[in-house]
Amino acid sequence: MAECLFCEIAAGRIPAAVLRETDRAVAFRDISPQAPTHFLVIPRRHIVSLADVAEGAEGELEPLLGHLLRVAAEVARAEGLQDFRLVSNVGASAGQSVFHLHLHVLGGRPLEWPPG
Ligand code: DGP
Repeated sequence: MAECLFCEIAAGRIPAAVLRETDRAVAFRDISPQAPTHFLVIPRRHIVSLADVAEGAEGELEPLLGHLLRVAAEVARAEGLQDFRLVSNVGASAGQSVFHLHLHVLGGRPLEWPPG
């Protein structure tokens, strides 16, 4: 998937402000932050979105999804966030613009609910 931006970031071929790397995941700052702290957690493996996880017969992805959540929580704590929002946009009409699964973690300001 040479054309996938987040695969390139995961491989280190496109620079990013990386906060945490594991064997299966990378956390890095969003280039267009929507809150004082805004980072993304991605799997190294190319998965288009959470919809792929639901559609596939891929129970094998469950440990990976748990790992992404753990990395998100650990990096949020390391960033000093006690309260934060975790969001994953699935599909263009839900706001997804990069079609490689990613968790947004936002914090550092009050976050209204429901989102716009
Ligand atoms: P979404 O719209 O949910 O697919 O979120 C994609 C996010 O990715 C968006 O908040 C901006 C961020 N982003 C796009 N291109 C880059 C990039 O080259 N580097 C970094 N660090 N973030 C990017």
